[in-house]
Amino acid sequence: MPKVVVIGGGGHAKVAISVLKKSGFDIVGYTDHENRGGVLGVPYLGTDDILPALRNDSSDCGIVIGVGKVNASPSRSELFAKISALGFHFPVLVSPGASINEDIQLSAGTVVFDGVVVNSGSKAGRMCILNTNSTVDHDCLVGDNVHIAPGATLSGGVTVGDNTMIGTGAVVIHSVTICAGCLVGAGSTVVKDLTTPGIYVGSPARRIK
Ligand code: JB3
Repeated sequence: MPKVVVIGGGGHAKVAISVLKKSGFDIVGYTDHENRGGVLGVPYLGTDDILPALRNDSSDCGIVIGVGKVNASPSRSELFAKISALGFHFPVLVSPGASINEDIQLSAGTVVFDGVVVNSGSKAGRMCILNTNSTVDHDCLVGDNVHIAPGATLSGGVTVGDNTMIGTGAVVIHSVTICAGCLVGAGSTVVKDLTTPGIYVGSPARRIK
């Protein structure tokens, strides 16, 4: 069984832990700024300060970043860079309950939760969260550290830039490009390119900040 440590012990980590268990990983424990006790039976190991020693003792151990995000911040990518520099690898985690079709590329640290559909010809970069029941339809190009929230839909040929978040249940119509650093609010509908970083809400989605 491949060994992993989960970073963070909050809500996102819980979902990742359940998917890791279903996917046959051996979860050594989790790190957090604070001891949250056992999380779904996974023990607390300490803060991220334990990672260098862990890397020395267990060079085959992978990392799953269980710290999520609900904004367009690059902080998860910064965490990825910091932990990568210690020499850890970041497995791609795909729930057995997701449907991944042909000619798909998913990069290091990306997690794909239950009920997700990724259709043929799509690519997602590093550290993406394809959250529960979201859809990435054919030929989409998703950057690094993008969160597609539960139930959100990217139609065919959509491009999403780094660090962007597509909110719960939002819809992006076919062939639209959304630049890096956008937050698309829950339930919004994006019908044209978003070319300026910011917060977009409504149907059709308009920039509010
Ligand atoms: O929208 C959905 C379905 N999920 C959200 C997810 C994507 O993002 C969820 O609702 C949350 O809003 C958010 O989940 P997350 O990040 O798990 O949030 P929270 O429950 O607040 O837990 C974050 C945990 O990570 C806290 O216990 C923090 O102390 C810990 N943490 C933050 N930064 C860290 C670090 N832990 C470590 N080891 N290292 C860090 O740098």
